[in-house]
Amino acid sequence: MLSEKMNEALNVQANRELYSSYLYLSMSYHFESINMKGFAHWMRLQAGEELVHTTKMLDYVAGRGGRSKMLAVEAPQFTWASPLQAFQHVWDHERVVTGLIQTLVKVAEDELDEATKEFLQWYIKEQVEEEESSDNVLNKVKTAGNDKGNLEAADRVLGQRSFKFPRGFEIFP
Ligand code: OFO
Repeated sequence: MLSEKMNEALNVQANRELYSSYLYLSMSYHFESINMKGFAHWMRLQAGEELVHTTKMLDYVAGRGGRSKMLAVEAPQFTWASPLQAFQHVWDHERVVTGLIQTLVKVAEDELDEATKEFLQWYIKEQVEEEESSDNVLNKVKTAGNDKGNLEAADRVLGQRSFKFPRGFEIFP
């Protein structure tokens, strides 16, 4: 059984994961609107991953006898001045999320909740991957600079990203 404090902290983090999904979806439609379909595709899959992070956390709360609560989701930024600004935003955002997960682990430690601490290891590993992939993508966009042809090439590369929803989390077919 989760403590009340742990339950609430997990619900708040699930809300931040959902916000991440909302943010990346906003970026996806932003790129769609400026006809950068590859970047839009990359962001859309990123939004999908964040939905998995959200549901996985809410499922855990429910499975431990807690109560999963849907909190209001903040409206994300709507537009970005350049692809570089958007991908820099992704990288900065992922580092913030890593900090939030680390704080959550501390709450689990304070609550003497070993099971939640172990559960959060999945998110710790996931953040290592997310930081690495957003750093790679940011470097690609940085290298492309302001050159239209280079940006179109980067757009094509990112358009090849694939992502398969894990079993049980197939939100999109
Ligand atoms: Fe949920 O990992 Fe990104 O934010």
